[in-house]
Amino acid sequence: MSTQLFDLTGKTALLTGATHGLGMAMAKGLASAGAKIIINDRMPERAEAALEEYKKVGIDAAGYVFDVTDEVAVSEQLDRMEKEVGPLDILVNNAGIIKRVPMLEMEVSDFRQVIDIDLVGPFIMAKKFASSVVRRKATGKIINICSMMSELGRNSVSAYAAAKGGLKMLTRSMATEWAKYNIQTNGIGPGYFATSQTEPIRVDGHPFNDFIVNRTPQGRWGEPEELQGAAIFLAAPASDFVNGHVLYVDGGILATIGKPYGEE
Ligand code: NAP
Ligand code: GCO
Repeated sequence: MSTQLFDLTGKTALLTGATHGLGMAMAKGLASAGAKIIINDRMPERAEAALEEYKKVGIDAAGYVFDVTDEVAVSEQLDRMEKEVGPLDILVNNAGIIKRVPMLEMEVSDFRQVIDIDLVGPFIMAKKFASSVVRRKATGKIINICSMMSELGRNSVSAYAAAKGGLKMLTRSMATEWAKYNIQTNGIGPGYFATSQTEPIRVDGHPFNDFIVNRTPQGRWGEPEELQGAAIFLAAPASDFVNGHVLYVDGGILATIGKPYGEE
């Protein structure tokens, strides 16, 4: 009984932006539970390179090139996937960017781009995915990748926090409107993880690196593979009655106000 609860055999999962980082780690996790993996990137060469990486670990993934903010391309490419690979069962809205600029210095165009990719993109993807699930009278799992910034602000990441805060509420809206179609929509809220996105603020000796290690009760950055359990759970039958929930995987950050520097 228990193994079936986390079994993804026969399921097809699309993870946006999963050519590296958290998306690739979650894709490998879903594959280990039996899912067929489809990834995307905006650049053909990056998608191709990623498929080679997946192949090295025995995952025969499929790759499609499109920008999650391009509604026409999303519609065309997801229709192609359905014909070439099969109907989608799981959507992980992982693609995202961040721009670390104080608001007084931030261009409106930069603010808009973050909102477009991190919030409008997941809407475009999920609407197309859900339309197919409803048409096929099938079932579906949507996992939106949120953030600590879905709950907390910090200097210089206003657009990202606005997008990720909105993504938390979009997750709840999708759960509200689509639960009746047997679609469960949830979020994963990673804490601070070691990827290329956080590289600029993670280098040894960088004040933010020391801040995060001190601010995280487990005293370290997360490793991308540590999101695999949450992704499998929210993609699997084990979460069939979980809807609108954001599962934070943050080493305890949201549990605490923090401790004075130097205190154990
Ligand atoms: P990353 O290394 O920067 O990867 C982001 C991925 O998204 C890249 O593959 C990127 O591909 C893709 N992407 C960006 N814009 C896209 C678009 N318009 N269309 C399609 N793909 C696009 O970031 P990460 O650290 O793995 O983070 C992945 C997700 O987790 C993001 O949503 C991020 O906000 C979130 N997150 C990260 C952390 C962390 O600590 N790392 C914590 C919480 C949440 P190209 O640029 O090559 O197109
Ligand atoms: C930052 C970081 C964070 C992480 C993540 C935390 O500059 O504060 O990039 O935003 O990416 O979102 O959960």
